[in-house]
Amino acid sequence: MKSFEVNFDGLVGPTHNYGGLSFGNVASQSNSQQASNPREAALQGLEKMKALMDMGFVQGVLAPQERPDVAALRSLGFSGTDAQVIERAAKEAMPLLVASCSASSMWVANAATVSPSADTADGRVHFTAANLNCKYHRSIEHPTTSRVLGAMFADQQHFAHHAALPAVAQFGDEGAANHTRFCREYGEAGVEFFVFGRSAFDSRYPAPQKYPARQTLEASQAVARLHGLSEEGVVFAQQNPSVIDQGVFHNDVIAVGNGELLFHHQDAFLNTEQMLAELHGKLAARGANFQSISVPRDQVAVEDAVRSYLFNSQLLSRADGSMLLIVPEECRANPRVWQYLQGLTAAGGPIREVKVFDLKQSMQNGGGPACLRLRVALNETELAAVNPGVIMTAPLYDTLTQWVSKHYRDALRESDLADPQLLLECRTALDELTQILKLGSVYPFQIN
Ligand code: SUG
Repeated sequence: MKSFEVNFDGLVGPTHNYGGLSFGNVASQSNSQQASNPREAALQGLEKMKALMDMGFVQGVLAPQERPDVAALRSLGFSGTDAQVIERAAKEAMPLLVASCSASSMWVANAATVSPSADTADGRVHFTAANLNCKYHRSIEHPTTSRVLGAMFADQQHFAHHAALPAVAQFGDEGAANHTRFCREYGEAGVEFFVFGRSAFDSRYPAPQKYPARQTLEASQAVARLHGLSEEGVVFAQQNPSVIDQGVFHNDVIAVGNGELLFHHQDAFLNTEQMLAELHGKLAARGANFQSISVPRDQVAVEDAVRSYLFNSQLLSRADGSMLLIVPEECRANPRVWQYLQGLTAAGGPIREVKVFDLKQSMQNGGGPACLRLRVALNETELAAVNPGVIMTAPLYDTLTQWVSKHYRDALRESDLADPQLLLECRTALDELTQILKLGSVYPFQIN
């Protein structure tokens, strides 16, 4: 049976703004208070989806969330009509209003961890929504994420959904951003690689000193158990705490993998040799020939990786077996990174081509090509069981670009977030979107 890796990209929501909400994420902190352009952000994302579809990849779309999250503000004690809730929050606690407006659900690599059916004990595709416990503005995503994923992957014969892990930092879970799956073919059993930043229960593991480690070992282990993964099918590895302190807040800022290949920075992990040997051995037992490309620090410093998002790229397998790397424009703007990439594709290794996309609106909040997509490996039968409304087609692309142009503003500043009209605009847009994507009722304003 044929199998695919489907990339479901997060559609940027109408409240995309620069709130400076993510301590430890250099771009989020340094672009705080700038005016954003939600329309341009959404169109940049759609252009990438369309380009991948045109190249022959199966591409999906994941809906944004209702923002401002009035229900979240109510749970923090703001009351009255929806407009009064927003007005009071703006007056008394602007940072909470900003957090409740974040369009951060666009970075769907953090929506969930996904294990394909070939890896799981019950032969279903498993999803665990990420609790995103490290940041308040992200911790409010998972209830709607679960409803949206449930509406996209509804068939219980093929898809199993798990609620987010307990909402405490000890089980901090950031989803697929710290999870990579290696395999020979997408439909064959593979090895799932979980990267954590610290252990919450075992003080022998080192931890970063400056910035938070968002993913714990215990969270990764819990996800592996929930998904029914076997000992032979998993590898746990620790991220190098010193790179977290340099702004690598998720492993997908310093490494990316696909098929039999891991592309990573020399300083990405602790105990790198031992970890590579374990991956090699476990994949060999599955008939796969694991390879890794380590980018040396004297060619690309960690700082260059963080600024350019070289590793927050999409590594895609093409029909001829070679791989394509989708990188953000910032890689071309960095001479060291660009020179490295020229050498990489010329070397005749597995990565043969680099394609560059302008994702500046998302990048300025620390979200590159890899952050914007959730990978779901599916066989033909499973793909046929996915809600067809969320699979990208040329007509859907046209409909979505028109929908964005109709509903999105082209500038958003902090002061605009207090405008009660923004909530109405968002709800009107999202109500229409659920019809376009055939999701049914998934938003708080549709179900309460
Ligand atoms: O969680 N930025 C996101 C970026 C997530 C990137 N995802 C991956 N690497 N997979 C975060 O830090 C910034 C929002 C603001 O400041 O307005 C933010 O949430």
